[in-house]
Amino acid sequence: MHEKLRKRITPSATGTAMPAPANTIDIIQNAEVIATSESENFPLDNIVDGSTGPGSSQWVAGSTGPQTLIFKFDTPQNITAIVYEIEEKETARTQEICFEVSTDSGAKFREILRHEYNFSPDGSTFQREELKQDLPQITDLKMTIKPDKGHLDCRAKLNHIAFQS
Ligand SMILES: [Ca+2]
Repeated sequence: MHEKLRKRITPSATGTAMPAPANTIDIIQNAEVIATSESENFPLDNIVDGSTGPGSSQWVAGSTGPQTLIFKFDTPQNITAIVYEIEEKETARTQEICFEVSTDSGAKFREILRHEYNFSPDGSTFQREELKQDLPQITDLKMTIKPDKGHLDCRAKLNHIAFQS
């Protein structure tokens, strides 16, 4: 006689809400975010929901190709660090990210850094960056995500972003 399998389903740990450092700028309270697209099940809200780390909630672009996110601050912010996380488990791609800032409400932008990262399903699937900066009186911060430098037909993703003052 066969006994019934005793089983229990325990989902693998997903992203957890981590308390943000005290000097983190509250994006929800202090900025408007303008994005070129979002997909229905992976909205922009997921980048500021406190869910971080591998398996955490993420924004996925509504279309393939380069996307731009602009953070328009209600009042100028002094930014000392930019933190972001991106997870890509399905596609091997070479991503390029460019950050630009404005101190005159977006009339002019200047590039502050450009970052390349290689995602591979068998290798790196999770990117976390903490970039120290010295950016006083920022009115707008623009992040341009090119999901693949080689023009592979894929979507930009972003799990988390934070700015520290
Ligand atoms: Ca998230």
